[in-house]
Amino acid sequence: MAINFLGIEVDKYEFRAFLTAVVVMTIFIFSMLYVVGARRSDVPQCVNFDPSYLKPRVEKIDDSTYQVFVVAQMWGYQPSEIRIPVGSTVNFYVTSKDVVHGFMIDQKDINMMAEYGNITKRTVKFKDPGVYTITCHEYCGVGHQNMQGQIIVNFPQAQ
Ligand SMILES: [Cu+2]
Repeated sequence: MAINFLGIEVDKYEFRAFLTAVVVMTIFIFSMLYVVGARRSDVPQCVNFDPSYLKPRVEKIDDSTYQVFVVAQMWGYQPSEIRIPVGSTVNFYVTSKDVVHGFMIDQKDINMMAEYGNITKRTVKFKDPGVYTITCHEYCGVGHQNMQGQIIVNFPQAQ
């Protein structure tokens, strides 16, 4: 059976499939707007490459804001241990010295790629004290399974 839709003859089941697709896409778009707007979730940003990002370091901007420049390489992270006080907001700038690595922080929704020639930025707030493990989740060679780092939030004592 055909339905006349905007002057076009459309099969009843085709029209239902079309309507379902429109409804699902509308739900997707509104849920993305909700996550970005209401939940203030940030998405990874690409920053223009500059060789200064290849110098691993932790920089204090103010009492609760830090910048961490992470360099991933076979098979570890530099700095391998990051110490920050509880309640800090940290801007991570992640890059790689060699192959593609991953940068995933346990208990946080952080899942970034570390690629040579690219800088990926994410901002994370650490409200709870503890030890957060950084894991490489991109297979990067024979030492991949041992590639880890740590973020120590006020434990045992942040400097
Ligand atoms: Cu790896």
